[in-house]
Amino acid sequence: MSAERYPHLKVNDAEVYDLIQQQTTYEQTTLKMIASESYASYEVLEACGSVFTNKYCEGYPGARYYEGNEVTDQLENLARERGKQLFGAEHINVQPYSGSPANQAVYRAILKPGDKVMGMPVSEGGHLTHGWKVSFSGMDYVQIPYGPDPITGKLDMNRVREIALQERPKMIWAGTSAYPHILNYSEFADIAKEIDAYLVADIAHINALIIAGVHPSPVPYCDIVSSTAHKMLRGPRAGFLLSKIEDRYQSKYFPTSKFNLAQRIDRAVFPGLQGGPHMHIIAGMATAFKFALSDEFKAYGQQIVKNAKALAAALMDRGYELAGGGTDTHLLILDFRKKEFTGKDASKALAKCGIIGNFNMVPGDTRSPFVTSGVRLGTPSLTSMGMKENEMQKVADWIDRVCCHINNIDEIAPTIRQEIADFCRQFKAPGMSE
Ligand code: DSN
Repeated sequence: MSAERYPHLKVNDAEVYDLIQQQTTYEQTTLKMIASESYASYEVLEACGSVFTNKYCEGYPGARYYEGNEVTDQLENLARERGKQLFGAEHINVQPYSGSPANQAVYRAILKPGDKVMGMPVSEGGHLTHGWKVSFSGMDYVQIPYGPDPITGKLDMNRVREIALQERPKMIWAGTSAYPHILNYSEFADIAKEIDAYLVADIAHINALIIAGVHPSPVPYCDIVSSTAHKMLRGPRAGFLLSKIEDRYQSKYFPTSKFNLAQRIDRAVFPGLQGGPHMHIIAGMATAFKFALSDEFKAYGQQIVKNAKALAAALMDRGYELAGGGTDTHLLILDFRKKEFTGKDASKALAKCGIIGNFNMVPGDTRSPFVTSGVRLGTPSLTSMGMKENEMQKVADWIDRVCCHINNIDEIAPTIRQEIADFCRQFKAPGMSE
């Protein structure tokens, strides 16, 4: 792209223009390894910057509370049809503003405050909205925790079943933010069925791996599947909910309701939690879904895992320990429990050198969540840039050099930072130009 990309901002708001330039340079010259990030395409960025930002359209296609929605109805229906096709779902709601609001709608659609919810605590690799105590989900509902075995770092489904039978939660989350292995949705479904619990998958982190066929789809097994459209899906910052239409527990939990599961989800999103949907973002989601239906996207999803496995192997060859012993997914968690430095020390040192990850608890961590013993690193962004297994060797070398020099990082950081910037400039990420 050679023409000036932000001509009006450049002339009329130099401050915002300058910050966009700075962020662009940062995204082009660092190894973005936050597991939940990738790069939105030009198409997504253009759709999100379109005139659809101007329109109010509370309601759903064909049933809006404002006039003038003939075009937005078509857009929302397009996004819905593409999303249902992508995941083979009976129903989709594309209006949640992001993943946390989507999950909030799940609670509103099937639970009452005080109900028990089984989910992974954040400290074990779960998400805030899966019942963590500082989130609405842990304040208004009762979290029944389950998590990976502290020795193996893997989920023991027998243990999950024992907890479920003992506590009998009304809903079980199958979803993670920092767990490097494949979830067995079929086993989760058997457990949920034994106790008449709703099963909800949160696939925000791994949706592209499901689309690519590297991970199994939870859609056949779950009542509801929640996701974001950004992260590895490379769409806009938004959420969506897939679900069955009928509620298999309607007569047990909602005997007097005239609404089925899909209708209760829609009502929970609007008017329950949100007002007007963000149609410019739904435009971005529609075009992201179109690309996600392509063979190119499937190859990208497969390469994400190949890269993560190559990086994990390269780091283990260099003597590093990984939580869960490796990865079958898009992320790995360096386990520094035996080191004198913390996860926070390491993630700060890596960032100084241009490797951007985040400090993270590891199973059995004895350090506080404010420093942790782990660093979570993901490969979606590097894969979006076009990197493959060979490049993961170089990335492992840089990570190793940083970790070996944590105590004198300021001396070597400028050199590594420059090497990484030069390296990144050899690749072209989606949506990136000055
Ligand atoms: N904040 C995201 C993550 O990094 O895992 C989840 O929402």
